[in-house]
Amino acid sequence: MNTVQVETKPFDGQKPGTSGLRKAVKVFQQPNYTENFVQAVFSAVQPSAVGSTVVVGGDGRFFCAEAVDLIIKIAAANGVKKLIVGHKGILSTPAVSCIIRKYKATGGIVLTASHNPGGPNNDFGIKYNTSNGGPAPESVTNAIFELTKNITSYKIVPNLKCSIDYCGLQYFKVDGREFEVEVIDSVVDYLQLMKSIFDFDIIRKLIKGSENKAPFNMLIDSMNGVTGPYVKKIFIEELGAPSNNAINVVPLTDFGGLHPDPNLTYASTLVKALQDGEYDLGAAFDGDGDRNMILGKKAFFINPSDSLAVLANNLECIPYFKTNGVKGFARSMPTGAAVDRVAAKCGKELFEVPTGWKFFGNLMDAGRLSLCGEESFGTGSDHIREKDGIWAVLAWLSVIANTGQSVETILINHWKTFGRNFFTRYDYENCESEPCNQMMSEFEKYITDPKIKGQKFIFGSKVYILKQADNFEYCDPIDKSVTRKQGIRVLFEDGSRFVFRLSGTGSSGATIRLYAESYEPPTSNILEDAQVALNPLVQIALEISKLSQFTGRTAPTVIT
Ligand code: VG1
Ligand code: CO
Repeated sequence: MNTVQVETKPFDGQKPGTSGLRKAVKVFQQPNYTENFVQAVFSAVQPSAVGSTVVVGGDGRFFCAEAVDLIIKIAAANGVKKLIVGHKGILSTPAVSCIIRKYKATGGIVLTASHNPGGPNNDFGIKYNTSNGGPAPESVTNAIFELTKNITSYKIVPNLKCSIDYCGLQYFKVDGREFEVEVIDSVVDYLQLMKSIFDFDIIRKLIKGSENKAPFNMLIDSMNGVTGPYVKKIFIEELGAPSNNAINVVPLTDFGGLHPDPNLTYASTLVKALQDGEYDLGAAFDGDGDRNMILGKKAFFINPSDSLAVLANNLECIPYFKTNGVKGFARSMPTGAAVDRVAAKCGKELFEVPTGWKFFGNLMDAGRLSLCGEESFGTGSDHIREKDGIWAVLAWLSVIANTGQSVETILINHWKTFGRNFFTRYDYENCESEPCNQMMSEFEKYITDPKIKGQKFIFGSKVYILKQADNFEYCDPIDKSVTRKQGIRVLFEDGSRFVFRLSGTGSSGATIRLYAESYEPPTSNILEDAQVALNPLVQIALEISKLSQFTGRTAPTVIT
């Protein structure tokens, strides 16, 4: 078989966002669109692409199969020595990270648009991960983008026929060179990693119950995304939960019409099922399996920022951390600062990074970070370099098994010790881009004007005094790279704050995110409804940003 060079022309807008290139399926289906981007990926990682091993897999959404086929043919043409491909193209994002690390691959290509809906009329995505198993840093994604702007041809082996329907090794001769494709079971390596991190026996006992303890009843919703096979294997087969404890466990190309984003709005089936009090814990994941939502009895909601803090405070319940010790903690800037209090108590370093998992990787590689999370339902540790939904549920089950307490009691006790960081996020999805950009730039000008420092903002009986406002900028402590304009922060004297940012994962239009946070000490009303507690702050944010005027929206699409 031989390589063919195909002429092509650049496409606009192939710039990877917060987490890879995400566009409508129809955009990827244009002749040469996907080919161009994949070629740019291999060109950007040259010369390491030649003779390299690359992992390929995705969440099984519509167009995954076609994309895997193209990647195999383009990889072969670009001198890649070996591809490790998930069975039928299925690998969760955390599994890709695990496999890159385990087999010391050069990198990996993840085919997913994560929490965006799938199907012929929805979204697809391609993301490149580097040899540490994490999303490529901006230096690499920028290089890929630059190459897409000037591409004139790509290399492909059009006659290469490779089946990914069965596991095993396949050898090919391409331009006289050996090219190898190994199709692997989607779950085995990941399961082995989880077994090395957690005490499965303790979790098994919790689920089974004993003479004086009722079985622990869970409901796990894979939302027809990639986690189905992992959930079945780990929670049902290995940990012994009854099979009706897991729902939507067959990955579907269109997620069965669901919006596979584990939050209170889109995971409403799970929320409703939990409300009647039959289950002790509910969990849902997104399309590619890196996000998680945890609910307690009667759908008691665990805010992701609190989830991170609770886990940080209970890491001794997990064998992995007992063995490896606990280095620092980290969160993305908009994430609630509950974990900061745990870090202060334990005397650990705490890092505040821009939104997106790629910013945690350097800290982990440098041995300074063990546990981190984002308010967007992302939790994870340095066991891999992606956030990890199933890992988060296993971590919670470990804490529950070791403390003997319910989800709700664990969280309420946490607030009673540390106080509570009230947190909420409002999303205004699919707005027109131009007015949003204008709103952001006018608001930045207004709020960062030195003259308004110290100004009072009043809503009802609440008074907030402006302490500082800026557009968040991050200097990576390890490689000193600087990332600018990561969200407009407005900080008040009493520690309350709100943040505005534009989403970087949408495939069209703009999504505005408003994050609000305030702190109450243990002695005050820690059980108040977060929406009530934060309403004054949210109203002030909406008023001074003129969000309604710019976007025409009077209510958010999703509230977390
Ligand atoms: C969102 C979240 C961010 C997360 C990113 C990728 O980005 O806010 O915290 O890291 O999605 O998650 P944005 O730019 O839309 O706010 V995933 O599960 O979509 O890979
Ligand atoms: Co995801």
